[in-house]
Amino acid sequence: PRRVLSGIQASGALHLGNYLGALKRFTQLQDQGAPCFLFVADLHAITVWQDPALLTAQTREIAAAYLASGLDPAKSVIFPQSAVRAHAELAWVFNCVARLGWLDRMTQFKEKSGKHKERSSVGLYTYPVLQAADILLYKATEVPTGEDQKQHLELTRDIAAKFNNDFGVPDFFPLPEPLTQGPAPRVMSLRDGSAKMSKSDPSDQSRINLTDDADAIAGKIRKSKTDMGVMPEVGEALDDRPEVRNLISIYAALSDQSKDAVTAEFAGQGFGAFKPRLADLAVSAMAPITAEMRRLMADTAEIDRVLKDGAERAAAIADPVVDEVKTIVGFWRA
Ligand code: AQP
Repeated sequence: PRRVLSGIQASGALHLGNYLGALKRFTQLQDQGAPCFLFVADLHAITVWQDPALLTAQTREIAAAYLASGLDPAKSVIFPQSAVRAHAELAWVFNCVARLGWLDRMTQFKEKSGKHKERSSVGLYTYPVLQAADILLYKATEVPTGEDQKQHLELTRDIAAKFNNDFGVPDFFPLPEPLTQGPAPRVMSLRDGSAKMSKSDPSDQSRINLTDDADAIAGKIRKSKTDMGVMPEVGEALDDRPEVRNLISIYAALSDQSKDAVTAEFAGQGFGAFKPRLADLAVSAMAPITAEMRRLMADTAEIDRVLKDGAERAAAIADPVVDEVKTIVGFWRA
């Protein structure tokens, strides 16, 4: 049976990349009838320092973003990762299955640790191992993520295959498929078409935050980087115009059209004509989500109910799997 699983880190403000690459995609999958398990990745969040006074609120905020984007807790299971103990338990076993050489190749660790590798947490290094546990606990068949997570998904498949092989349990963990072809699998920075839009970019102008108001969104799009040309013709190669390609992709994803349709509509026009239309579109897509997030955050009782119920439903699936793993590994069982 189909089972979709994904998560978003509880590490602060969400942006348009998270919305188009993750939230909007999850909603589409739910609406196709796929059972979705969506968690708030608080265990992952603390791989870099999180102020304990803020972490709970950030967790609720991600839950609010799930709900505000159209995820329905009657259909999808929405829960905090740390509330289901099995995630941490299986991650430990997988730490002993994964090889150092595999993790040494992970580019996200290299990017996030930068020049300060010695001072990075050990958790940041083993982050993809925890991610493998998140996915395999639910024996997920599909994992929708942005393209930035593709390498981690391959590692998950390697861990599943090695576990099945080492312990002689063929097919115990199915090999999950990455789903990276969403409305916009890789939204780029508004300031640099070669960098992904990211919450850790020091420039706030580089991204549209889910909490930005209409003026902020319009301003950021107006000032977004383009080039000396005009809007391209259909079929024109955009490899050396990454910023223009990015804006067209965003427009297409927000309006549920193909990039060719958007290109045809604006071909030959100046950016002065295109940018205000993109700004209007972004504002009208984001405003209802932002408003609903604000409503949910004003009284957190509803969010807390959803998270508690989700944690119970998730544990009902995950706990028996981790129990089986303990037996397979040979741990003493009562
Ligand atoms: N620019 C993006 N385009 C498309 N999808 C994206 N995602 C992130 N950035 C883009 C997807 O959003 C989901 C949640 O990601 P996360 O919780 O792992 O956050 P992240 O990847 O850490 O987000 P950032 O902004 O990229 O944070 P930093 O700057 O810390 O690296 C995932 O499905 C991700 O693919």
